[in-house]
Amino acid sequence: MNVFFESPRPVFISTWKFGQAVNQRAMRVAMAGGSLLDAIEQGIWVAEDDVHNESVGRGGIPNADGVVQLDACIMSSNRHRAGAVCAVEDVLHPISVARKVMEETPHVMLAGNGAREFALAHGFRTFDLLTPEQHSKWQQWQKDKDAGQKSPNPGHDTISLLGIAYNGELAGGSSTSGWGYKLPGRVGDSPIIGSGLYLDDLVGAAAATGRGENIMRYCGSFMVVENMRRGASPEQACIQAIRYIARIDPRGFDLDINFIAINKAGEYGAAGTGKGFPFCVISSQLDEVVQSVAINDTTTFV
Ligand code: SD4
Repeated sequence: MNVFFESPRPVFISTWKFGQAVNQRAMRVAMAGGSLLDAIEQGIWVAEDDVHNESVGRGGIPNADGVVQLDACIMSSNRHRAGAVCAVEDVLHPISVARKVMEETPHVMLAGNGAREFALAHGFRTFDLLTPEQHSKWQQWQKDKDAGQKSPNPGHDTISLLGIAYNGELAGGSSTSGWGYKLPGRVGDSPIIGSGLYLDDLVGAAAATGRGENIMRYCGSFMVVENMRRGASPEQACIQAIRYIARIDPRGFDLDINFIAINKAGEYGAAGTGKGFPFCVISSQLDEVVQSVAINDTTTFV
């Protein structure tokens, strides 16, 4: 478990190795006097902008029709506000559209063409998210499918970023292109408050990555926060959620689910099924990629 005796806030934690550059941007924004939401939003821009990141923003793997559809959400402990967009096309920064939904509408989530129209009406420009590389991979995938060949499972990851400010304020965001070659219109856990992201000002924040279908059926991030509310450390809260889900799910530890969490003291932790997963943390004291706890034992349950 990672414990800070003197909180080095602000602290940011994020999913996967590519989260390190995201954390660094978020920290720079915070240090320059930006708000916590600015830090979350602009941190996530780094992954959305990265053309080599196949699971977020531009360069993301398209759906079965060859169209990139993005999911994102953002949440703040300041008045428990949230905004989200799902299956949105043609926008480079869905995290920013999600923030606009939160700040400029009475709604929480906009979907599909409605989300796209909202973005365009709020000054976002259309952007071609499908790179030539992803287009040719998709064409090959289609050919293989038509020939009855099983293609290797395409990748899918999410940037989820959680942060705590000097004053204890919490915020988080998630952004993903989701499951590669998904059915058009498929939405994963990432933009769904309580599934891919959740926070509670009295407790802490949690976020998920992995097979969304196995996270959203359990309101995974909400479960992690509730575990912390009952006294678990962030790491234990992630472990308990995975073990609970694995115990009642027929897929057991093959669920491909992973969580990160942070509490109000700035303590953080993570856990994942299988071999676990890398996550990143940055504070005034460190800037690291850490391997999460791996949960794959079939014998012990919490
Ligand atoms: C989804 N949870 O759309 C996302 C993808 C992901 O690691 O995070 N994969 O299901």
